[in-house]
Amino acid sequence: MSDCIFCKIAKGEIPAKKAYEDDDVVVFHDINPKADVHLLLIPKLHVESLAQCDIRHQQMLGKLLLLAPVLAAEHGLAQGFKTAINTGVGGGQEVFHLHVHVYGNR
Ligand code: D5M
Repeated sequence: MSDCIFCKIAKGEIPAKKAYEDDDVVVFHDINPKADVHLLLIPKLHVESLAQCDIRHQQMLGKLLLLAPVLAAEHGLAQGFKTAINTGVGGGQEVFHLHVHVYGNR
């Protein structure tokens, strides 16, 4: 989607502090961190939120969730971390491109 800020980050059109990237996924540091480490894991594919996902997104969702502990460990969150997927206005979602928050203190 052309006016989606996370699509622009995924395409490298606007800067972000990227922590990981592959063909399907980009991980970058949240601009307003809630903790020492606060990462956002996004699919490159534009999907508005978890509520728009269906069986076609199963592999992508699994990949995002399985990356969470890997990235958390790489960023020193040895004692554990929090995850959040805010969904919809009522769920506190502000950026309407699916993302997984992974955050915690070292
Ligand atoms: O959270 C959206 C999150 O996205 C919020 O924690 C700020 C973060 N954000 C917004 N713009 C940027 C840019 N440009 N870089 C990095 N992080 C960003 P939500 O779950 O939608 O409430």
